[in-house]
Amino acid sequence: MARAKMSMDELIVALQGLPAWRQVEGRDAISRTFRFRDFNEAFGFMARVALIAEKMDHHPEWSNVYRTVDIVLTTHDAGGVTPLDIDLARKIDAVAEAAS
Ligand code: H2B
Repeated sequence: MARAKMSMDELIVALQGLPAWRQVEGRDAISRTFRFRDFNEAFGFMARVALIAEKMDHHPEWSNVYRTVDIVLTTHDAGGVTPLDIDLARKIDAVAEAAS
C-alpha cells in the first residue's frame, strides 16, 4: 500500500536529518551521489542496499559508473516523496557509513 506523499514543509524538515540528500530539480524525488574507493566497494554497497530494498518492497532508481553510485528515491505509487523514501535514505546512509 502506498504511503501518502509528503508536503514540501515535511520534506524540508526530513531533509535536515539527511544533509547529504537533495531534492531533484523538476521532480518530486530526492537524490544522493556516493563515491567509493573502487568498483568492488560500490557494487558491494549496491548488493547490501538491494537486500534492504527487497525487504522493504521499496526500490531505488540508481545507476553505477565504476566507483560512483547515483541514487534517486521517490514513491511511484504516491507520485512523490513519502516517509518510505526517507526511511530508505537513512538505511542507505548507514550502509555507506559502515563501508567507509
Ligand atoms: N519502489 C518505489 N520506489 N516506489 C514504488 O511505488 C514501489 C517500489 N512500488 N517498489 C512497489 C515496488 C510496487 O510496484 C510493487 C507492486 O509492490
